[in-house]
Amino acid sequence: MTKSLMHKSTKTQSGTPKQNKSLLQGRRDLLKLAAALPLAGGLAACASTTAIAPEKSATSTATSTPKPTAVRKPVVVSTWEHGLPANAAAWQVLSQGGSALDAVEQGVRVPEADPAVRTVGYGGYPDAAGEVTLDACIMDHQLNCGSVAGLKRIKHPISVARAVMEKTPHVMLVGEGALTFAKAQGFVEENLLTEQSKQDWLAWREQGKAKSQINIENHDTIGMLALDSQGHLAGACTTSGAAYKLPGRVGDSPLIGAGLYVDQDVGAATATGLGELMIKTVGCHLVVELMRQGLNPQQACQRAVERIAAKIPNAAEAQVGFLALRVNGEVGAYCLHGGFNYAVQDASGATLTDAIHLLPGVVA
Ligand code: SD4
Repeated sequence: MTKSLMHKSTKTQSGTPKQNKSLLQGRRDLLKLAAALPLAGGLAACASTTAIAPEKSATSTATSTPKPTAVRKPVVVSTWEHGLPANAAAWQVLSQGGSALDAVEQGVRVPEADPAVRTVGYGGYPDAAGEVTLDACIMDHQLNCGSVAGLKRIKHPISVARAVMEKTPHVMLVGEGALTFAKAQGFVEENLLTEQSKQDWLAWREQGKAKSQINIENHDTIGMLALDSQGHLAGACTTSGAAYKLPGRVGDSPLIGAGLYVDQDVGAATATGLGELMIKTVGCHLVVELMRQGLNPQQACQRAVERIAAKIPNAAEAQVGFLALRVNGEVGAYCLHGGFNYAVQDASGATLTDAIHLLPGVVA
């Protein structure tokens, strides 16, 4: 059940130089700039960044080391601004000694139910056929995990994913099978296409747009990571996926390792942006393994973004962002283009922070 939203005072701190905002005014400029950038070499990291040894094929000019973050628990972190009310719901669980697993489930149910959040759950952008199809996964500190993909007409895919984890011997259910399972578990079918989403889809169809894209208008998946007072980690990720995607398309968000990964020995990571890029690099597993090798959360996220930028042609046409939480409570994030932010909640309150980015410019 979703608990009341009572998050504490919110302060916003920016990790991105203000002047970057004037460099790019929109997606068109962004794409022009991207085309002019030599992706596999010569990328200069933006804003202050870290002194990690570069990827073989990437040439980040990283120079400074990030400030160490205070060790803390419990703590919850989420992607994007809608992470603030989601974290607040998770905090209700964590602050009362509840588990990280319960916290992340309760937390992400908030944007799943909010029609104003157009990229998660109810009210999310539909696929090219006008159907809202949802992807979600959840993972605990013992590598237990559950996932659903292409789930229709169920408002809370994260809770179905948890049921897959707890009540079946499987990790992932898709499409009709996932819906049949959800109904058998007592989840109620309902229409998820709001009038607003329907009108937007009709307008998109009218314009005859040929392909779905992740851009500044539609890249707002929620990924949430929590560390509870027992010291246990858990994570959840839920989305309606790429707007107007081909029916049947599955992104990174329900894929363990791509959109979410949790390893109690090390930490957890989640992702947002064009899922195909995270799938190709198994991005969140990569971030966790980089932390295992000794990088801090921000350095690990940076390295994963650099990997994507260096190895995937035209990656700069999309956005990707990673968010990581180390088992000691340390938080880090990094993204390809400016404009990705993340919410953190702990006993000291709630913050929203702009992630440091690799390419110049901010997509507002
Ligand atoms: C996907 N990663 O389906 C998701 C979409 C998203 O922020 O927007 N993430 O590719």
